Amino acid sequence: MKKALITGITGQDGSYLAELLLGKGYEVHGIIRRASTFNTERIDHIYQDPHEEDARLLLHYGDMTDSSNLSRLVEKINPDEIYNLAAQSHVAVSFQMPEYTTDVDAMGTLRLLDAIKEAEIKTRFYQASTSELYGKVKEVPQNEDTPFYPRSPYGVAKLYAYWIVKNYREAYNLYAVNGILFNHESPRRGKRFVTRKITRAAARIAKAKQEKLYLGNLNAKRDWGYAKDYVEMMWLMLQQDHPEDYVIATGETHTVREFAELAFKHVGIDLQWQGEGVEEKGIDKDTGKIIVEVDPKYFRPAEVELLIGDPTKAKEKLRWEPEVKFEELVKIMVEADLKSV
Ligand code: NDP
Ligand code: GDR
Repeated sequence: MKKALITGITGQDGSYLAELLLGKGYEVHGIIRRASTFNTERIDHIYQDPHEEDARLLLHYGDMTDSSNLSRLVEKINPDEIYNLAAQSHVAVSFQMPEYTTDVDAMGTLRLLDAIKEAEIKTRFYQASTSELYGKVKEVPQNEDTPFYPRSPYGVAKLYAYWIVKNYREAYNLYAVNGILFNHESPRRGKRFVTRKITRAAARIAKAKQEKLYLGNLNAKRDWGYAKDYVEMMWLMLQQDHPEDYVIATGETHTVREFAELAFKHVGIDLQWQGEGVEEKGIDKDTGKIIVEVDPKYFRPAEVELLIGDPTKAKEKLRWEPEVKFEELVKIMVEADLKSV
């Protein structure tokens, strides 16, 4: 039986990946953080009592800032594959907590790679790299050869992680890869990322549980895909003959405004936009009520304006074909939020 270790198993991607690997017959180990309240909501449905002999989901306390803990776990578990998904993953928060973000996202990756090297084990390593590496670059679409220009402490930390993965691959012959994934969303997306914030608000406003939605930059453009599709590519990247980096994206881009428009349409609200910049408002065409307002509090000190990925390499070598595109994604997320309101 193959063994995998997932850091960030309690996150959006970690939970989908754990499901996928359990389905493939893996023994799945996950690192979780101690918290004063339960933080395993996304994996509760696959939880197995470790006392049962055939339990294949095993959770361990740990943290990306604790190298002795990481080394011990890597050595004890001796996994065939490690998926490094743990991160302080919120770009805006990284401006508030730049040092912590760097410790977890950059140094944490180094700690894990070094644990593998020192343990001298033959494990394959996946790094959750990101389209935030491209940042300000105006070249579109962005592929594996597009130069990087990160725009946030998060992006800069992930840039270090990207290069240290490459360096350990070249220096120590590790099977270590960067998946440069563009934004991917789902009903399990954290509620403070823009897509989920919008779909949740649309559902709540439709059911009279909320009055208004406050957003930041409506003009930002993102290449949004479906998280469940993307985790399969993580696994595939570790099943190749040679370790290589891949871009995973849909190849389509849309503004935050378009996302909001579509989400509200699904709940029967036709938005009409009026004004510009901080004065811009999304108004319900039927009732004339203001539904969306801009709050500059959500603007970032430096913004990534345009992301659109070119997944040609993944299409050719991994047979990547995104199944869920923009409209379907918005629908899946709004419907899930309507159900949960
Ligand atoms: P989430 O924010 O949903 O999950 C992050 C996970 O990391 C959680 O399990 C969290 O634990 C854990 N974590 C945070 N800090 C630490 C720490 N100090 N030590 C141990 N674990 C920690 O992220 P996603 O699932 O969306 O993303 C997964 C990875 O992919 C991240 O590295 C992200 O940066 C990257 N990425 C994401 C993309 C996306 O669009 N979703 C695109 C490209 C890259 P807890 O639950 O306790 O908070
Ligand atoms: P991003 O995702 O920064 O791309 O990082 P997020 O959903 O936070 O922002 C996307 C764009 O929307 C704009 N925006 C808002 N964002 C948030 N969170 N809240 C708002 O109210 C709001 N209004 C407008 C943002 O300015 C931005 O332009 C995500 C994370 O998952 C990273 O970990 C990952 O690496 C990248 O995607 C790829």
